[in-house]
Amino acid sequence: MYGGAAALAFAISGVAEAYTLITCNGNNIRWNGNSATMRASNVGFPSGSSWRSALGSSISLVNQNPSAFDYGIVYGDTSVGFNNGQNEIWWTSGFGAPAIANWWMNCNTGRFTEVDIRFDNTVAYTTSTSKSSLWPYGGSYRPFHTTAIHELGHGVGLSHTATTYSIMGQDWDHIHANGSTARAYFGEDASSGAVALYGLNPGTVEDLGVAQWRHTGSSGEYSTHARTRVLTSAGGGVSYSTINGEPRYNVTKGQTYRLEFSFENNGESYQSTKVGYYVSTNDYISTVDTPLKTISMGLGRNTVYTYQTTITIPSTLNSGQNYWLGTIIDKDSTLSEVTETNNRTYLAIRVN
Ligand SMILES: [Ca+2]
Ligand SMILES: [Ca+2]
Ligand SMILES: [Ca+2]
Ligand SMILES: [Ca+2]
Ligand SMILES: [Zn+2]
Repeated sequence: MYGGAAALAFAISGVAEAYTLITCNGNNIRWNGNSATMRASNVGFPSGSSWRSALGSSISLVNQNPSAFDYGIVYGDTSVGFNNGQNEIWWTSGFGAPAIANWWMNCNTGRFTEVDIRFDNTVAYTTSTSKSSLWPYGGSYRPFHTTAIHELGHGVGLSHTATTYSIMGQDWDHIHANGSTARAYFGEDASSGAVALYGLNPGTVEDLGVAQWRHTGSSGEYSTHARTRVLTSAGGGVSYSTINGEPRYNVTKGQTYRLEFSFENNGESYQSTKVGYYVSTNDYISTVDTPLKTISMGLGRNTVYTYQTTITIPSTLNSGQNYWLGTIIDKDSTLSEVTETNNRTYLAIRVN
């Protein structure tokens, strides 16, 4: 048995491929079957608490992945510890990272024998999905869900990702928002890694999504992310103000810009889909917003498709007002997905 750990600290190491797998003796490490049961400490995840609810939600979000793998979750564990034959989740402190996954494995068979996950109880985590509370939207709290999904990703068999937008990179800004709600998710990169390890789910698991975040580089093993952008039609920068932690671009009526979003296929199969672009009077994008343009997009898993399209700011908009440019993937709702909540997002503009 050999132990491993991956802390959410910045480490110095080489650049990885998009999704990297935990390996030992040349074997990818995974569970022997297609499931693992985690046991949550009763102290840190008591009955009726938002922490238990958020942990359950995080497990469910991982289980939306298109591989055959699913987690089970048991609550109320009264005794947790390393290498005790149980996969456990608890809160503690003083291990030098916001959260950490430790694992034990048989390097010859390439199988996990145990995975434990710890969260640092001195970190300002929140279970809220209200974006104004969260670091990526100017709030004061680290989203619990993104960090939990990252650590659970290690327990699937995934290592860190440096080369694409991924929950297995910097987790807290791998997130989806529409309106006031920000929702964590497993994402294309981690999904592809899970499929590489476990194969496809025998049922039909399809999911398209679009995010207002993109890959910008890496810090050690971790991909770094930033918001997608409004650019000039030539691809140059456009001035913006930062409002509540979010960019609001200064645009001119009648002018053409490039609008950038990251499209993901988190599902089993390649999809040909329609993507709509809209202008909205608020940050909640829906099909009742004013359509600007529709494009066709073909999207397979194993690429995060950060894509720019040109749009012209309608001259009917009011100068001096704020608007939101939005996008909807599968705009005609022709694809049944494991979640439709990640299909719409926005970028803020102020019109001159
Ligand atoms: Ca136990
Ligand atoms: Ca344990
Ligand atoms: Ca759909
Ligand atoms: Ca979706
Ligand atoms: Zn990690």
